Amino acid sequence: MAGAAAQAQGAGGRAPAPRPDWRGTGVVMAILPPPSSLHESRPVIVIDHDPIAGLMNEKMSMPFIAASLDLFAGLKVGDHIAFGLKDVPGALLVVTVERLPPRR
Ligand SMILES: [Cu+2]
Repeated sequence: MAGAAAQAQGAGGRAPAPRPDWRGTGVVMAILPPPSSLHESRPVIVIDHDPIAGLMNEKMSMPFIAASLDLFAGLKVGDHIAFGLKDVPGALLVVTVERLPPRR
């Protein structure tokens, strides 16, 4: 009965997330499990993100590949999030997602 959630379990309960290279905040615009129109095999999340100092200095809505489908658990369109990005060859990968209080 070991599923993806069980595989992610480490000795401390949760597998440690990779350390992000960048951190941002924004609002979830779309959650696209694979396969989607944006990627055949990887989960994609579209975030209307705030400026990320030193990386993208403008607020914009854009898709990111997510490191794991587990990051989408409990997440829905419209959620205000903080997220971590890892610079990998050819992509900026979302490696952490944390829900924040709703924006007013
Ligand atoms: Cu951007």
